[in-house]
Amino acid sequence: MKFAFLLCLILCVLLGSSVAAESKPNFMIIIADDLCWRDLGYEGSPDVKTPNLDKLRAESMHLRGMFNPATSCSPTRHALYTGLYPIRSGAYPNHTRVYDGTKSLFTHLKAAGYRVALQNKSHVGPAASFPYEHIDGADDLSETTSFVTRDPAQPWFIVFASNDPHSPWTRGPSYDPAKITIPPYLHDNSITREALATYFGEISKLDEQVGALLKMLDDTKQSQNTIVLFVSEQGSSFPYGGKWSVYDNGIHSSAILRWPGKVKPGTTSTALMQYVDVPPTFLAAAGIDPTKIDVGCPDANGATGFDGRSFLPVLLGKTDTLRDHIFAQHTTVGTNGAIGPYPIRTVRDTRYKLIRNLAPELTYTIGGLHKGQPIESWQADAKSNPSLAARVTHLFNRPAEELYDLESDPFETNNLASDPAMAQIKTRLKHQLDAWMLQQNDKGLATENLANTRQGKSDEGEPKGKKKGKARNKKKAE
Ligand SMILES: [Ca+2]
Repeated sequence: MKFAFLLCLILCVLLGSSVAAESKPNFMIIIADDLCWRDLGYEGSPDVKTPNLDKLRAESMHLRGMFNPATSCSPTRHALYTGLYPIRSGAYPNHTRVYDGTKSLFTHLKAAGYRVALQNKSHVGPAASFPYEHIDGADDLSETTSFVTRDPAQPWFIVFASNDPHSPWTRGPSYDPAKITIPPYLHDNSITREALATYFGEISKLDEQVGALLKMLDDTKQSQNTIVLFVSEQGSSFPYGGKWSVYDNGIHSSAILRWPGKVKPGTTSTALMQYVDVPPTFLAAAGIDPTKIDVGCPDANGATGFDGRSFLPVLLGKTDTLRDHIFAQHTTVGTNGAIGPYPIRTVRDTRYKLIRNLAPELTYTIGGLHKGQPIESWQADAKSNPSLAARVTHLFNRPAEELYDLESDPFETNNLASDPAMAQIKTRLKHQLDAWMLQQNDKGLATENLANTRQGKSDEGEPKGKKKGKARNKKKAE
């Protein structure tokens, strides 16, 4: 009798562990919109209150070396979902789409038996490359709850794409403009203060959404088997807030990943990584070898694998290195209010960044950055403030090369490109950037001039019958 009980116990343990080994994790990506990575409680913001994100960070690994390869909404999202850099996939201007036949994490996980969904903001296309169910709106989680509980035997993947804190800043609690701290990269005047206070309010609104999502996972008893990744996207739309530039306020992302029982809570990684590394990492976490995946879009050498690579070993604490360099591009053609091309490329290691402005003889002018407020108030103040005047001028006209030491100059104000002491570092970074552009089939200004041909069909990413949601997102489409 005792023996039979023991045998049963052993069998139960064995069966139990084999089931556990076979069960695949669920995945939830929470993506903010136009948030600068610095403007979060856990990142050290002196003002912005983000209690839910702070709690999630405490339960997560903080991926402090995470960068994105583009600094406007649409190319950033395509890279995050496809594992491909923007020019290779064809999704490099804003309001863009990937080449026909390109596959995404939605495609790969669906093929592996997952049900896949995207809630709220899409901004990717064509639909065939992103075969998700669309859930409308970001403030009601009833459909989200139905999606995650639909079939307990089937794993799921959902992207929750908030519209916050994208302008216009009309939601969330109010912050007192007189009491907030103006970060050193912004010019302090009353217009900046008013705008920043309302932007901070929308970050707190985003934080409320995150709290609701995590509660929903707890209430449906799915927290334990769900990998949650939060990313801040690509910088705020303030001048030098990061969006539409390749400065760190734009290309550096705040990223935290929670995976109970696998990723040690409260830990930090400094490994350099990019949004393109997320799809191969998730596939590896689901037990799928990402190096065997055909992404449906070859690079310039005919290779059909991801541009990204799995950082699962980093998550599991086995290593803290992944990449030696990260890359990013900005395409101006196709941005709202653009008056012409202003292509930008960059490469960065753990300390130095080289930026190439490929058409420095032109003037960089788009609607969001160079027109309206707050830039007009900065221009007015610059008349009596020479250092501000230099900063404002730099927003419109930049040198061909910029080189920064991020360790001593985190806000990238001291260009070392012509410093002879930096020649070796510059040459090394130039070689890396050249190699990346070749692999991407990136022809620089000629590629930028083709940007319009890559626009116009991304709305096909929205399933039919979702017109209402599309219209609502339209004001925040840029
Ligand atoms: Ca955005």
